[in-house]
Formats: sequence, structure tokens, C-alpha cells
Amino acid sequence: MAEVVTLGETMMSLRAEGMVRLGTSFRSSIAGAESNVAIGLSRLGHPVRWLGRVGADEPGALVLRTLRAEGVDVSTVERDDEAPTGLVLFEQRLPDVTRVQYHRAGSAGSRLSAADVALGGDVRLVHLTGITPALGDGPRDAVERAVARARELAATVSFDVNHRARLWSAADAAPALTPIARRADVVIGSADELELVGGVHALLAAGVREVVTKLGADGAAVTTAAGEQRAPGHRVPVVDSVGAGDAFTAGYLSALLDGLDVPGRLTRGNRTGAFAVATAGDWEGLPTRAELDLVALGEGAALR
Ligand code: KDG
Repeated sequence: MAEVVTLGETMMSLRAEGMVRLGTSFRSSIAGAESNVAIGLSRLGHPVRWLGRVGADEPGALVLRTLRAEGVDVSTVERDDEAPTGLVLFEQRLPDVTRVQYHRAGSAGSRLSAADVALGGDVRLVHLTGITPALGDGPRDAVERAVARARELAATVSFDVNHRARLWSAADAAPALTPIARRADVVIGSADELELVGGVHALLAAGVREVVTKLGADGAAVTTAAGEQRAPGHRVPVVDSVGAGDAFTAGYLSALLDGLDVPGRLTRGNRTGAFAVATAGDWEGLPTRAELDLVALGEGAALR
């Protein structure tokens, strides 16, 4: 039984080793904000299920094989033989600046619907992001259904705003994402994203229990009815910052599931975020539970 359920679109990713327009080689992997969080939670020992649609094609097989290998339950994923698995191209121009190009319009992932959302049993946490509603009416209904079902099961709902400007404008995203954010227990986002869904104080007034502001290299802040607490991030060499936000979210939610207090949640989130920044790939560098403390060892520490 999964303790955590998350849903969304996971694509095949192609990471350019040089520049696409000059001709280059690519490393293939998978990418998806929610499945990144699922892998992060799984590596930290939490039973987690990812729900979505992939094509009945080889990229779809790569998505499922990778998630299975990471211990994520994909037993309820639909293989859609009428649409392909989505594709995302990553082209890193600077350590901290990656050009992202999607080839996902009409993908299997964008054909997710409320009927695909089966939640029951021992689920304690349902994790959703603002990417899914950007994919179309069906995915938006699936998110609505997941929130409603989580409420019936008394499961915690976490919502990462994750505004993707390449998918929709802020003007379109705000009215769609604000009602979802207001119904969540935990809302996570950058300062700009939290403004997009009404701002920290409006979210708390609407009944959100905690609002987590991701501050990049400066760490994160959590605001609850009791006030704000902050924790600085770890200074690590930036290899690839894509996926760092999902890594932070996985660490934060893991600590929440473990019953840690706000400082403990921030500490774990900042650690998992640091691993992601210091490693290439969306999710490949995410730590296991045994590795979590390595960040605190400091420079030059050797594992013997
Ligand atoms: O958070 C990293 C994601 O941006 C990446 O995995 C791709 O899910 C993705 C998206 O839709 O942008």
C-alpha cells in the first residue's frame, strides 16, 4: 500500500551534451516534477505510487522501467496506444540556466482524466503540482478529483505551484491554480509563484496549514499561523539546478511524513535540494536516507 500518491505527466528527457542547433549527442532519461518527488520519497524509504499515462511506445517503457527500478509503484499507470509519451529537451547554457523545450502537446500524459484517479487504502499524502492543470481539462479534472478524494480519506494534500510559463501565462494560470492551492494543506512555491496564487497570507487565511517559500540557494521559509521560520541552503557547486525544487519538496514531505517539526522539515528539504543541484539530471542525484547527512560533513570529506 502506498503512503504517498502523486500524479502528473512524466516524459522522456533528452539532455543535450552540447548545443542542439550545432548537432550534438543526447543522454536520455525521464523527467516529470511529480515523478521526481516520487523518486525522492522512495529513496528516503516511503512507499509511493505515481499515477499517470504514458504511450504504448518505447519512451513509455523507459518511464515505467525507470520508476519501477526506483521502487515507485506504477501498477495503476495507463498505457495509451492512441498518443505518444511526451518529450522534453534540456540544453544547459550555464550551470544554472537550462533551456527547456517541450514536445508534449497531444501526449498520452495530457490525456489523463478524473477516471484515472483511484485513491484508497492507507494513503497519507497526495502530492499535486500546478503543471498538471496546465496540460488540459482532463488533467485539471484529475487534480480536482485527487483533492476531493484526499479530503474523503483525510489525507494531507501538498501542492507545488510550479508555474511553467512555457505551458501557460500567469494570467491563465492564476485563476486555475488559486482554488486548488487554497484547498491544499501544504502549498510550496517560489515567492513569485505564491503571489500568483494569492500570496502567503491569503493562503493561510483560506485554511492552508503551511506555506513553504523556496528561496533557491538561500534555502526556504515556512509560514504557519504561528509565524515564519527560515533555514539557509547549503552552498554546493552548481552542476545542474533542474529538479532542485522537486528534490527540496521530496525532502520536506519526507520529514513531514516522519513527524519532524518545521526546522527538521526545512533541514531535510535543503539537504535533498543540495544533492540535486550538485548532480546532473532531474532526479539521478537524489539521496538515500543513509546519504542525507553527507551534506553536513563539509568540504573534502571522503567516504571510506
Ligand atoms: O521540475 C523539473 C521539471 O521541470 C521537469 O522534470 C519537467 O515536469 C517537468 C515540466 O513539466 O516542466
